[in-house]
Amino acid sequence: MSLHVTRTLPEDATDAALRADVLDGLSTDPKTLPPKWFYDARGSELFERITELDEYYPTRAEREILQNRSGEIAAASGARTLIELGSGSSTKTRLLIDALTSLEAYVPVDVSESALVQAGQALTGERPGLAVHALIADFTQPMTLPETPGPRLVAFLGGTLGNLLPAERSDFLAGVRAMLAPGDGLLLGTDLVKDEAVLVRAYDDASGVTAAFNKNVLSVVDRELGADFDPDAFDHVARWDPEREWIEMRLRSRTAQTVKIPALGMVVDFAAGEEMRTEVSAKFRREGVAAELDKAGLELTHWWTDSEDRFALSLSVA
Ligand code: AVJ
Repeated sequence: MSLHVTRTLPEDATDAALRADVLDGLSTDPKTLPPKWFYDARGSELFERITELDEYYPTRAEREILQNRSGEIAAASGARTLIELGSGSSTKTRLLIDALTSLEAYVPVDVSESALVQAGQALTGERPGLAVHALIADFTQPMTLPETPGPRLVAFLGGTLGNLLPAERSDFLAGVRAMLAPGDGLLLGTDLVKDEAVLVRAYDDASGVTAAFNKNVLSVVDRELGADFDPDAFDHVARWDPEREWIEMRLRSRTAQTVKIPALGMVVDFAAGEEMRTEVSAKFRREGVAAELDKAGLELTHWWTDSEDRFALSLSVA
């Protein structure tokens, strides 16, 4: 196996993007912060703990599908190149890589260099002949892919599509379509609409791990931008929006308070009880997924769910 790492993001891109997002998000009413800023080292660790909680079913449900169906997925795609967007620690992807017997190249794409190197090294020795081209890139932005053999399969797992707002989602899917040639495929993980109580529990667990994960975004802004958010001055909120069929995570200010963000020259007031949105996690139905794919020029060909119909993996072709 050979491992190449390509950085397409400038070293300071993350910092510039965080500044822009905090400036925008805290100047609007209602206030928002995008979920991508949860994932510093502590946030990534908290997310790993979330995936092990009894209440948080999506990771286990998706793994069950991959365990049972990766043979079918591999046969349907026949991919020689696998591109994984937002690959993170890539643990579930191993099931897919092991099944893709004709695979020649694996292209994990993530903003986290450490996650990419770890994922690349985990494959060392196990698949001689597999070329790993890790890309340090923001998967919501256009990127230049290495020249690798087709057919290509793009994998976007974990239900992360649900973190994008509807307009961002259609831009993202159009961008994926633009990476594909006719016959190439997209393997997409989507969490499904289900009983409200089950959904709310998954985002508001009894042991408070998700609450700590949510509040961690404030610690990130404190550390990176010198802000003085007190995470304990906010309460974790998880709400189901039945019209838009998404879970919203928010942070509710316990009291009237003022927060300083020196790096932005900003002073932000919160009213007592004011809620700031930190994440949208949309839940899907088959017809909706098919329609969004179709609009992007992708045709849904396969739909696999876990034994309890909680989560779906879909395969679509360009
Ligand atoms: C990693 C985006 C799939 O939306 O379920 C977990 C993140 N947020 N608990 C999700 C998350 C709160 C997760 N994704």
